Amino acid sequence: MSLSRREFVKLCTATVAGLGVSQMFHPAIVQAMKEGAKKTPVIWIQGQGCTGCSVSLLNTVHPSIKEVLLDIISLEYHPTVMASEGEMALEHMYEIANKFAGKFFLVVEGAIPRAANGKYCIVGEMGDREITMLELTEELGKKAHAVLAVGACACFNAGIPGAAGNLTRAASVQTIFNEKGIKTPVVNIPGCPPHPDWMVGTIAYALAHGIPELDENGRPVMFYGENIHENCPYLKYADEGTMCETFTQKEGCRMELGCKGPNAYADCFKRRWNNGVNWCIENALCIGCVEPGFPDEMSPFYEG
Ligand code: FSX
Ligand code: SF4
Ligand code: SF4
Repeated sequence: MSLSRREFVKLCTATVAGLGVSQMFHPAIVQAMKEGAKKTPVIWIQGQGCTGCSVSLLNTVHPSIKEVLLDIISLEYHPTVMASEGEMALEHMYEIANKFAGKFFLVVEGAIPRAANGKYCIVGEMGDREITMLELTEELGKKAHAVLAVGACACFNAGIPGAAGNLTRAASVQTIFNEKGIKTPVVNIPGCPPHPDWMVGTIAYALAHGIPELDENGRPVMFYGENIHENCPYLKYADEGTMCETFTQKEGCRMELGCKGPNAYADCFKRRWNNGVNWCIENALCIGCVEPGFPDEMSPFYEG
């Protein structure tokens, strides 16, 4: 069955009762989580980032991080959450990558520096040899079934490490792949950091059903298919010209304070953050963290 973008996005928010996972997920994701997509290993590596993407992942509520790690994905390597470390952890990672070559999913968090032969980001040592993020991305990227680039830093122009003044020549996964002629498909899951549902949902969907429909920026349509401004609860104020002059003013649109919602595509307006407690525009404004031009083209974040 072929669905229009609108129908697909509508499906993504279908209410699926009684499964213990977010009601904001596409039924196919709910099913994948319920069944557990554990057979396919996931290797998660980190380059130039703040670990905010991993911290955001740990904040997943429906399902909980315990369910994600024990029931949904088979996470074989993750520098922040794994108990193992050093050469033992690296050996396990290489073993999984070789044993499941062409089958495992690689998650890349953070940017990949190219200057100084990648020496700005050393991610491990084997014997006396330093392993760079650049080398690891290339080596594992070639072997992976697909790569999920999580966070603004791993996508597009490499987010904050790739912003003006980028001395390390930080680059995204797709940029590295283009330069090295690596054909492995890349799914971009931007955001600084991305919402936990965007990461968990995309991983679960990809494990069970393959790569989801992507937009022209390589982002899953199911999470990044709608414009924030067009769906913003403050749109009525924008239409009538009622503008906020301060963030403490609750009645009014944040456009004159610098809101980038008109140029941002993500479902934050209905998914909300922190287990639905609030979201950026409720307390401040949208800085367009999911867009290819973030952060340079979204700067200054605040105006007025
Ligand atoms: Fe980047 Fe991840 Fe921004 Fe941080 O590590 S997406 S700096 S919130 O979290 O890579
Ligand atoms: Fe649009 Fe931002 Fe105003 Fe909402 S607050 S209506 S997203 S400009
Ligand atoms: Fe990023 Fe804007 Fe969504 Fe906030 S509202 S997470 S700044 S896209």
